[in-house]
Order: sequence, then structure tokens, then C-alpha cells
Amino acid sequence: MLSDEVRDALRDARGVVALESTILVHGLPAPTNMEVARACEEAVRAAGAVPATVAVIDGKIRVGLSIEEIESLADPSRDVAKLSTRDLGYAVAQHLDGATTVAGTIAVAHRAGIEVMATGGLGGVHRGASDSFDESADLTALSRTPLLVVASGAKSILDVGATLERLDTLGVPVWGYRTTQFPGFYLSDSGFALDWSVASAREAADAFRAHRATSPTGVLVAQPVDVRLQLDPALHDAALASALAVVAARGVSGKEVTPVLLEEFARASAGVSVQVNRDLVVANARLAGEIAVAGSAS
Ligand code: PSU
Ligand code: MN
Repeated sequence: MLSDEVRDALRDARGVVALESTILVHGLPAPTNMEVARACEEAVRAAGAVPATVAVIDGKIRVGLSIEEIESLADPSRDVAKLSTRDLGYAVAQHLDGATTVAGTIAVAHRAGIEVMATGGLGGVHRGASDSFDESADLTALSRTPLLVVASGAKSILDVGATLERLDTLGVPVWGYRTTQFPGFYLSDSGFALDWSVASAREAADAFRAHRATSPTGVLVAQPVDVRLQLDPALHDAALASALAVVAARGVSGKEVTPVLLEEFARASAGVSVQVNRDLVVANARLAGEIAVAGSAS
């Protein structure tokens, strides 16, 4: 299950950062997806930690993929499954290939002994969820898995206020990284305030350690995209309206909703959203690396 490099790093208590594969296979278009795969690994390494991309290949749960293996999963001519926590056992038994979401990734990472992961934007409560009941399993997974997840908030395609309320209900803390405003994924500020912030990787690692002594849940460390790199707010709002309209008109449901919304968002923003998504996830991988190193040294 573990690559040699990840096994050695865990044995030696060096920092390890889990990275998800759904963002690469279903969340970002080629060639940006592979650019992101490489840049995230480099960012984790630059922080002094070891990257561990998670996926299922031929029914084997894998922690620590080579770039060639990621490339093969992301091949657009293949129909690689999107795996949340509930899909993992079936995928193993049926010898499937699949990319893991945040929920699937933290379930695997926790069993492997990894404590930190990075992604772009957490899944959450979808707009209209009071009718559709569409709420990402990322939230419930985080409520029962003690991982620290670094993300730029929840994806702005979601109902961000409802997502924050669910995280509160589920007992999952949200700590802003050098901010008390919840980030808005493509935008640096969602408009929602946070109670707590951490000022450094060391503070995040220390708070996570203390949290685990008092609670079984994971933690969301929310790092905003640099305001100079964010999507223009007017372009954001126009692209969002257009993407939501396409999804409603097509009647998309289930696990397709998020990939289709992101794809339509990219189309409506003429690809700018993809560049912002790249920038923010690489920055999150870097911070996750720093937190993993701080946590392993304490
Ligand atoms: N962050 C991104 N892009 C993505 C995702 C996160 O910047 O594509 C993925 C993650 O895998 C996350 C998933 O777990 O979107 C949420 O999907 P759903 O809403 O179906 O739970
Ligand atoms: Mn859903």
C-alpha cells in the first residue's frame, strides 16, 4: 500500500503530506492537472516533507504514486472512478482504478499514519441542498477522521454559509491561516468570519496536537489564495451564475455535480479559474508540508 519513500518517511517520523487524486482526474483539465501534480509534490518537498498522492490502482489502495502512475489515472481516454470513503471497499474488491476525494483520501491517509493533507477547496453543502440533500461526504469524513486538511475554504460553487454551519455541528474546527475571514476558494475572502486563526505552521501543528487530545475530529486550516492571484470578483460571480445554470438545465446530480460545476466555471471564466485553482492548491501543498514538518518535530 505505501510507497517505499512514504514508508521510510513515516518510520523516521519525517513530515508526510497526503494529496488527493480526484482534483487531478476529475477536477482540473489537462495539461494543468499534471502541472499541478508535479508542482504540489515539489511544494511539499520544498517544505521538507514527503508527498503521498492517494488513489486505487487495480484494486490496490496506494499511498505515494509516481508521476507516471498519476499520468495514467488522469488519461482522459480512461474512465477512472471518483472514490469517496464509501466506494473504497467496492473498488478494491472489483479491482477498479479510482481517484480519491478528500473524504476517500483522509480515510486512507489516517490508516497509513499520515496526519496532514492538502487540497484546493473542501467539498461541502451544495446550493439548494435543502431540496437535493447534496452535501459532500468530505464533511462527515472530516468529523470522524483526525487529519488536518489545508484548503482555501470550501469551493465557492457551494453554499458556504451552510457548509460552515455543518462544520460547526460536526465539531470540526476551522482555523484561518493568518486571517479571520473564511477564504472563498477562487476569491481570497468568502465574506464569512472565523473565530480563530493561526499565525504559523508551528501554531497550526501545536493547535492540532492539542485538538486531538480533546476531540476525535479532523481540522480545516483555511488558507486564502493571495489576493493578487484571486479571480476578479465580477468574473467570479458571472461564471458562477452561468455554471449553476448549466448544471440545473442538464439535471446533473450525484458525484457528477462538482466536476461539472468546475468545468463549466472554467469555461465561463475562459480558463482563468483553472489558473487560480492551480495557484491556490500549490500554496496549500506548501503550507501542509510546513505543518507536517512542524508536527513531526514537536
Ligand atoms: N478541490 C479542488 N478541486 C476538486 C476537489 C477539491 O480544488 O476537484 C474535489 C475533492 O476531491 C473533493 C471533491 O473531495 O472535489 C468534492 O466532491 P463532492 O462535492 O462530490 O463531494
Ligand atoms: Mn454530492
